[in-house]
Amino acid sequence: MSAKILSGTEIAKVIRAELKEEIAELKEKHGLTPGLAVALVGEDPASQVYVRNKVKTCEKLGVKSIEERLPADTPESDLLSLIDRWNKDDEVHGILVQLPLPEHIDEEKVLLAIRPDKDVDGFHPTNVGRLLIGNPDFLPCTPHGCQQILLRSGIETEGAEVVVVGRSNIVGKPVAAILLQKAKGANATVTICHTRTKDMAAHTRKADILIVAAGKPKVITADMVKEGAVVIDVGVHRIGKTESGKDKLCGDVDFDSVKEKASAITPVPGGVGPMTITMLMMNTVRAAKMRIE
Ligand code: BQF
Repeated sequence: MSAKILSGTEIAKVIRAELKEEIAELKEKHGLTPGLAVALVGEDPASQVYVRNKVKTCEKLGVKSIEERLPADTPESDLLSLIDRWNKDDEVHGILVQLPLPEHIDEEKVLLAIRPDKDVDGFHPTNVGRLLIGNPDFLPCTPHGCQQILLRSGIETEGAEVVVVGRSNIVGKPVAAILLQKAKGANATVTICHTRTKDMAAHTRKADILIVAAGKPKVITADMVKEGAVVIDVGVHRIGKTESGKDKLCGDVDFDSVKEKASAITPVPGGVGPMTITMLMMNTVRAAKMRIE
């Protein structure tokens, strides 16, 4: 039996329709247009695609977007000044600095400069801390997207054995924190595996829900997955071009073999990726709403 395909594209469509209505209502009732400011430093091709994707989605939903492209050799102080200007701008509800940043810029310093109540990526230490305590304003977009896929596909997380592969600050650690929460759509028993884990497969084979954010193409193979497990693949890797000249993508999971063993699996593309963008829109709407209250 082949696994059910969990389409992030389809779930994202439903959520975006909900958001679009909410945004229209904000405009009618409060004269408020949510605004997102995005900074891109340098010319990394993947980052350019991601930023274009985010700005395009803003346009579709009626969110005002401001895009600032800075050269790769921009001094750190210039980026900090830009953030400071956006921090004070009432039309900017959300601020996003596209990662990764060039070597000479201190990422931690930049994330710390963003006002926590405009931090729609959820990377500011205040928001990281709030998540860990269980009182978050903004959930980080990719981890929140993973949770929403599970929730909206009717997959029970309560008491489930969740194994996360990867311990990054952007995905691994926060997705573990989210599913660990004492809350609906969470309450899981969570294990985090990483590069120093002794017997990775011994852990992954116990997972009812396996979330893979290893950052390496196709590292999870069928022998590492329990029969009937739910597999969420966070990886995005470019592996050449399609016939039409588009980037060909694959995930961290060997989809073709794992889909024969899992009960449900997210594809790449069209899985977690579209949900990430949608959760960014959700956070931007939330940031705008926080201004009314
Ligand atoms: C899809 C990202 C690594 C490092 C920095 C849709 C995206 C990707 C794939 C996307 C990502 C990955 C983003 C698909 C944003 C996800 O259809 O499968 C959307 O735009 N992403 C990012 O902003 O920074 C990254 C991955």
